[in-house]
Amino acid sequence: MQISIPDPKLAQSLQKELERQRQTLEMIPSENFVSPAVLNALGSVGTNKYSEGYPGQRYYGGNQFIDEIENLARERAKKLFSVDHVNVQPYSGSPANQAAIFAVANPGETIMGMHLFYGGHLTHGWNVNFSARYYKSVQYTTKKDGWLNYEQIESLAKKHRPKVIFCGATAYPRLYDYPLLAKIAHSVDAYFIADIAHEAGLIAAKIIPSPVGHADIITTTTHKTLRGPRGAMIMCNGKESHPLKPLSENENPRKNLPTLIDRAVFPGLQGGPHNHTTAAIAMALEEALKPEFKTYAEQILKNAKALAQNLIDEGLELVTGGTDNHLMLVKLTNLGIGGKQAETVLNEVGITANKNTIPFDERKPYDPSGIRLGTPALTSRGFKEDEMKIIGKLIAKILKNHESETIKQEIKKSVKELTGKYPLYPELEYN
Ligand code: DSN
Repeated sequence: MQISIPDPKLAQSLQKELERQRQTLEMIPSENFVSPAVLNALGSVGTNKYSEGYPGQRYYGGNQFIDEIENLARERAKKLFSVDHVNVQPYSGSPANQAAIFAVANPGETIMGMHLFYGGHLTHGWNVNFSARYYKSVQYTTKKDGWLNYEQIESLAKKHRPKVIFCGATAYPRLYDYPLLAKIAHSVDAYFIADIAHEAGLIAAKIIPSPVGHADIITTTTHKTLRGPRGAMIMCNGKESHPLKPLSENENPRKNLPTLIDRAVFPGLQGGPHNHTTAAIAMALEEALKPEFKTYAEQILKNAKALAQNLIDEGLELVTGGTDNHLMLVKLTNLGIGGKQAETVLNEVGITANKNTIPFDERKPYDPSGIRLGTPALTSRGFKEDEMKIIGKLIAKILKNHESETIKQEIKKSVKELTGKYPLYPELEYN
């Protein structure tokens, strides 16, 4: 399909980005390739409309069809994740977390989350983020071996009695013990928020455990393993009611989370929802409800296991020794290369990954000791275990021989061959 962009500079940049996506191995675990249907819904007329409020309760006229779109997204998300209530309006993951905190904690109260340098997210209480500037932040870490330290989480919770305990991370290759985290949070009367942004697609496909029934609130982005547009959702259980009416003093907040969340998103933090994004979320959720999505999610896991095993066989060290999800963290400490250089060298040969801190990192975050790799995007292109073995070898070879121009050229050629086998948006062209 030719997309007409009558602005040569912009058209060229878009075409170059498309070619970059086509010709490189996309291994950043938080990235993915949406279907042409999601892409079309995202480029739709929904962007033209203001719709502050919620379906049936808008502050602007002319929203009858936007209501239909938002209801489609909400109902599909409820079905997919088996929850009572979903807000599909957060602009992205960070605003979703901000809204989730804002819904249940007052500024100055304590929130607890995983430390950024151990795999956690900025919005779970990192010191320069709103979550630590407007709230008192307590951060937990992993154990030396990179696994979550539930004893530490429990003792910090008992000591600080936070209002909110987050779980979820950007660089944690293992699963979470949701029942235990819920038990810890509820023992100190904290709200348990599970941020499943990374694993949402795997949870939707029911191939890893879900926090539903354990977490009070669940936040997620829609563009990672869920393979939707850049956006987010907040989910919870409880009775849906008129979100624009504030709770009265005698209403129990725990029993009214849908209202608190909706009010935190709008009018608490945001104005008009991005209706083109909502349309694309509805499309992606429809895809995720199909049996093919389960097969896709299963393949993400198989690919991650195959890649991790191959990297280990090639002598590389992985944090926690492997993976249970879609991502892994390679420890570079013994390879004589830092994270910044590793990211650059991989990029030069056409492998897109990102540098990452590892637990107890002795280097600085801008040039840490790890590289984070994931399989969702490559799996969307059709790559399977056999290709993961080849890619594992290529990554190990370039990291071990990062100074060799000959090896770089050789790997560049292999990457080109591999990406050529799995065309991406073959019909698309910007001009
Ligand atoms: N920036 C995302 C990631 O790369 O994991 C998290 O928000």
